[in-house]
Amino acid sequence: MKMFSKLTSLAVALTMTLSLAACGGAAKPAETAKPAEEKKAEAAAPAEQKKEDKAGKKIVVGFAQIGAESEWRTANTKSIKEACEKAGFELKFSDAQQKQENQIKAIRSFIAQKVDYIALAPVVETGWDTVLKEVADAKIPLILVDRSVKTSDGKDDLWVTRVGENFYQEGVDLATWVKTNEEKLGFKDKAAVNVYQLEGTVGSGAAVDRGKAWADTMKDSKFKTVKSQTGDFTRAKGQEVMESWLKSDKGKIDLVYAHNDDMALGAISAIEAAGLKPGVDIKIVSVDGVKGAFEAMIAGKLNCVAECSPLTGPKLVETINDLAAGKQVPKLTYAKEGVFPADKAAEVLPSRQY
Ligand code: GYE
Repeated sequence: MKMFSKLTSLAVALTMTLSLAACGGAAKPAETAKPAEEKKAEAAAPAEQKKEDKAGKKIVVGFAQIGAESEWRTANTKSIKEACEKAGFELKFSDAQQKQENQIKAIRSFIAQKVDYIALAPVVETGWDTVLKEVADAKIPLILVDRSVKTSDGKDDLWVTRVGENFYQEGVDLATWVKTNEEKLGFKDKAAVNVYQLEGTVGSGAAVDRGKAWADTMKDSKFKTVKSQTGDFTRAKGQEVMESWLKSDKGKIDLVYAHNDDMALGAISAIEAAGLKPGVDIKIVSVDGVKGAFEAMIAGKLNCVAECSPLTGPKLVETINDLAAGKQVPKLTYAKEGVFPADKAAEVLPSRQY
């Protein structure tokens, strides 16, 4: 009985295979019977269709970048451009020269060009409501890269996701390192340590969070912020601010906390020009971890960096591909980051990618 049923199913399967083959075979003679011209037209259609599909499917991304204010930013732009190129996206890139109005113009032009996705690295946190509503009305998914946005109603529904970095954590990590290494830094016997803070761009997520993180972590400690001024995340302004502090407060400055490496590198030049030894007479810590900072640490001129990774291009591409495939993406993703003190710099530098 068992054997019989097995044989039967085999027969059924065979019959099905044969009849399918017969169907396939039957189609051919019908095709060859068509007039030659009609055949030609048919052959051309799929090829053209294919070309159109390919062009139609190329994902177009408009990226409103902040500018080229720092080594970090240059690395970030490179990472995003390379990742988009590798993914076969068409990237429309705009450099806003650190001006929100330029970013708003760029976004409006992306809407007019009907791009598929808009990526925005917002220079400051506020003032985006109107333009982001325009993006939403145009039904273009918006992805925040790098910095954060604060809407006036406090909601986060004007962007799909943020591919960013954890600025608050970076500030906490750096302040914690300073606190736990006060002996190494020569602060152990000091009753109070005078901190001078070089802030990033006023109103930017990176500056707001790094400032708050430091203040929160150093609260009730002997690390007192004496002066705090913006250097706009640039080397030139960092140097300028440091020069003015050295004019008025030389001999009083124990530690400089810079919200990015470029401002720290500018401060290093100012300290050297004033005849002091950066990293020794005045201790310096900063955020980012660019190559220039590692070199300064190896030279003994910078004491510690908290890393902020600019290599977010691949994550942005992955996010866009997921969205294009209709997949859910998390509302926020942070890059992986660490802390690098000067005595680890030489060992780590060869493996740094930016
Ligand atoms: O730290 C700084 C850059 O937003 C995280 O911007 C970024 C910051 C980075 O200019 O170097």
